[in-house]
Amino acid sequence: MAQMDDKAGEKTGKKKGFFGRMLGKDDPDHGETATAGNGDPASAAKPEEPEKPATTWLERLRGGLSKSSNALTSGITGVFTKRKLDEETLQDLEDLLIQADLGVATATAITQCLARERYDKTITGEEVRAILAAEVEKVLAPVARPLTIDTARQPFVILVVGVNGTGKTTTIGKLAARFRADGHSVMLAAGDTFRAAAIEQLKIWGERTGCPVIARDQGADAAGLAFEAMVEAKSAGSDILIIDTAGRLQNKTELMAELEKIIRVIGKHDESAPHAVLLTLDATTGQNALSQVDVFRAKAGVTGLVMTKLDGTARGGILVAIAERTGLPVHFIGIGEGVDDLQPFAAQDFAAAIAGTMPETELGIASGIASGTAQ
Ligand SMILES: Nc1nc2c(ncn2[C@@H]2O[C@H](COP(=O)(O)OP(=O)(O)OP(=O)(O)O)[C@@H](O)[C@H]2O)c(=O)[nH]1
Ligand SMILES: [Mg+2]
Repeated sequence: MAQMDDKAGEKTGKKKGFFGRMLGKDDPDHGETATAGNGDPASAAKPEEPEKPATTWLERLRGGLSKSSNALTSGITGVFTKRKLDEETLQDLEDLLIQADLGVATATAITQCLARERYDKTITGEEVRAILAAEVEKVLAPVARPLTIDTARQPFVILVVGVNGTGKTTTIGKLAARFRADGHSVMLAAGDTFRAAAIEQLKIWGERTGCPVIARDQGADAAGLAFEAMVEAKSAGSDILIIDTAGRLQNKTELMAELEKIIRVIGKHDESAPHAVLLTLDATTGQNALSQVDVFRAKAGVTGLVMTKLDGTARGGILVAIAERTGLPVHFIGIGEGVDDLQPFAAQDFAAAIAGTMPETELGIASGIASGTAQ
């Protein structure tokens, strides 16, 4: 039997202990507490975090991407020690960009742009970074697309898939907070029935964000749970149903087949569902992310990407290679474990942060989630 778990409090002590262990921190709430003012329903029940300095998203994005950005900018400074742009410098720059995971096509485009405009002329590292930012933005702009919630679908079903530990469950919690803040009613489904801890983890997010969680016992059939969640969300009149899934490596055929089954079963209840299939990608994995996109796209019909853990890597450039190669929408990026560390993906901000330049305007954040009825 499925259970609806929307009550906060009862098992809080036990659950906090789990979160503490999961995050490897003594303070069970560390990193998970919503900051005030972001509209997150969890924030109401949480004390303020006075020690956390008030920073804009852009500042935090720069901070999060600093490892990727530093690797690139110090490399560029090292390459551009000469006064004039010559063959050797261009080759060194191309190698550097490829090593930063930006992808061969983008690396070539940047060096060609430089060769065309500045060959045999003097150029500074700063000018190179400006060209880098402009070229990266060109690649990213077409994929920086918001996740559109079609309000004609009730519930609008979002399936979250990905390799183990890429940030699926955390992203679901962060998204739930966002959708709730936007006034949507949200139900969560603990479709990772492999591990008891995974079910518990989603329930905690449910409590924090005020969303009911449909769960079964460990070992239950995930497709059956997904179907039951569809029924529950329909009868509860939820606007959005987000279904968690167990992590799986893209080369495990039987696990990918299980994912296909989950999707088939969801479609039996509503043939238009799932309405969005989000693939979470861990930025720290580098090039393997490309193969994850290919396989999950083929097997699970991925409609959009969320790149997590950009704060923990010098390899954030992989997002550029993925954009360039797959053209799939990138809806959100994650730069931390906290509920407000997931933000809509904005090409100009990301390009400026990774190239270490200032964007022309210190942009506000794009709203990121659009609501409306699809044509
Ligand atoms: N630094 C950082 N950590 C993150 C981010 N997103 C998720 N994490 C952490 O990554 C770890 C794994 O996240 P989960 O959400 O459990 O990942 P998952 O994909 O659900 O994992 P499985 O269910 O085991 O496949 C947790 O410790 C998260 O707090 C992020 O953007 N930055
Ligand atoms: Mg999980």
